[in-house]
Amino acid sequence: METSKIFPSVETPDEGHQNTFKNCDELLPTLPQSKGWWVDQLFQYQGFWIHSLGIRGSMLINDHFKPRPTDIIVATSPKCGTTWLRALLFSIINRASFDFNRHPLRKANPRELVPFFEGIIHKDGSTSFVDGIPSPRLLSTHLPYSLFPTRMTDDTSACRFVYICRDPKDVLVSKWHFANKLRPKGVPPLSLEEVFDLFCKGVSHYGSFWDHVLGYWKASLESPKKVLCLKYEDVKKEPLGCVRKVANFLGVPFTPEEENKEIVEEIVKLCSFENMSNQDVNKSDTRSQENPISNSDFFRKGEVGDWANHLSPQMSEILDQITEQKFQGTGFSFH
Ligand code: PAP
Repeated sequence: METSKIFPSVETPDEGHQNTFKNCDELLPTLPQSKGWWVDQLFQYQGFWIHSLGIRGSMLINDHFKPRPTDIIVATSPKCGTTWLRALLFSIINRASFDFNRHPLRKANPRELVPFFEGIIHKDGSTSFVDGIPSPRLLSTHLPYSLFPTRMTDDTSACRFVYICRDPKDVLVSKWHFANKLRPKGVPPLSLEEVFDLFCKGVSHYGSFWDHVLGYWKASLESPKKVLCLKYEDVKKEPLGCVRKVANFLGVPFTPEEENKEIVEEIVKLCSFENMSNQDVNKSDTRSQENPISNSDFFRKGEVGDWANHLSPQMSEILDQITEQKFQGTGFSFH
């Protein structure tokens, strides 16, 4: 399968979408606002700080998205391993379709292969694009679990969510670097102290990191067949086991034949930071007027524990305290 065949062409916008756009435009000025890290404003929407396009995307999903039982949603709070998980899921699901030496991930960034749900739901003002993606659809989101419609989250719906989270100390450092890359020219960089303060208060894209994790974690306990939670650190430590776990969860376990052919190993190698960050498509600066984010911006260090090179002992202690307090009694921890 070629990349061009994965995405269909877009049809005419429909009226229903215009109503949702209007409702969103009317809602935004009524919401609490705060400054963003790289966009101008964040709005507090249903308990989470989100930028206007994310809110509109969420409203469009709620109003118009037609889920299929085969849908797979790659869910993350930003900077927790979205690029990696997109690549892993794409290669797990499509493993029979491609030769690993001429794989689409060698020519395209995972963002092109697993589209951004709340972004493309309103591509040209209609759902025809997302409706036209062949099953099983793989879509990536940063939206908190509670913002999805019940027709996607209740037990009668078969669509599945694979979530990945990461030690918030590394998330903060990764997000800080990313934000400073994206800030428009002439706008001074954000200091670490500034972003630390915002992050601790939950004023960060897609809201409080801890509440985001808890939403998906609780859903995974209540509906283990619907939501799978992974940790970046675990995938780093045991990538083979994690890839098998994801395949089992998605109902496409590796066969003995595939194990003999070392397909799991191939997937892990293909999606590794070392391999992906060295592909031309991910090394080049793909920034443009319309898209200020370059593929290369998604590959920095790809390590566990880089926070120790940036955060003061006091900052790390405060983040650990918040983490402990927020996750106390939930069964979730990063240890
Ligand atoms: P997003 O949520 O904005 O899409 P996301 O891909 O989650 O971004 O975050 C990028 C982080 O994942 C970077 O982490 P760092 O800043 O600590 O280095 C990036 O390096 C890391 N990353 C990207 N691809 C991989 C990969 N294949 N394996 C491991 N880490 C990766």
